[in-house]
Amino acid sequence: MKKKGRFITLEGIEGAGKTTQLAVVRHYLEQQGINVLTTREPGGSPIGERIRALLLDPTGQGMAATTEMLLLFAARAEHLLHKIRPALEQGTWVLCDRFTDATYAYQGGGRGVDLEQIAMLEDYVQGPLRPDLTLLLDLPVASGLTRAGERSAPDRFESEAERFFEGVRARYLALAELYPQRVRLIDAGVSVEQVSLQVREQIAAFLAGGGR
Ligand code: T5A
Repeated sequence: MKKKGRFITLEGIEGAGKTTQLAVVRHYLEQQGINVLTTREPGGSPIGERIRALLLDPTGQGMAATTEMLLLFAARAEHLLHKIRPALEQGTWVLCDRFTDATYAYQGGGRGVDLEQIAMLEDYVQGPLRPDLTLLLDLPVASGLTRAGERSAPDRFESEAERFFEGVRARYLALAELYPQRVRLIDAGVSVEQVSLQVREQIAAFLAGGGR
């Protein structure tokens, strides 16, 4: 694949504000004259959205961790084939609400799936494709769950205990330490305006650093 666009992802626990900040990033990039496609995982393609419904269905409690992980990568394969790769090849920038870091965090950090198994599937499904920049919106678990709870009824993941999300958050923070160039940490425990300011700063630094 000849990749001309850039691939930016937003990550964080439930209620971190990814959806809110995705609009901020999109607006900022469009102001610079960049063509942007926004999308999300799980989902982003017709079959991927059907898999998403299965994954989030609160009646699906007890799904095996392996099933969950394979469904996530199956949805990702569809997403890459039908949406992400074609856009990047055309020079469109792809802005994605969650990607494979979420699998490391939720399935690895939350469910305890072996990280090497995740890495194996990552290579198999994505080849060498990785995000160019990841904004990790970090905040205490209790605050994120409160925000998510005020917004809508809990889905299958949001029904997990707080301990699960502590594992998710810890794995996200470990990824930020492992890949400090790519994964940029944002303090998401402050007001929307303050988070947006940090997000715009990171995008500006990415563009200035040759991201374009
Ligand atoms: N999943 C996903 C995996 O387990 N493995 C994977 O590989 C992948 C890709 C997807 C679920 O799938 C799991 C993780 C998830 O559980 P989702 O809908 O994409 O679900 O993710 P959620 O985290 O559930 O999305 P949320 O909408 O809950 O969180 P957001 O997008 O981070 O937050 P947002 O912007 O919608 O904001 C939530 C609420 O908080 C307010 C907003 O107005 C909104 O009401 N808010 C703030 N309030 C105060 N201060 C701020 N700074 C605020 N920012 C936002």
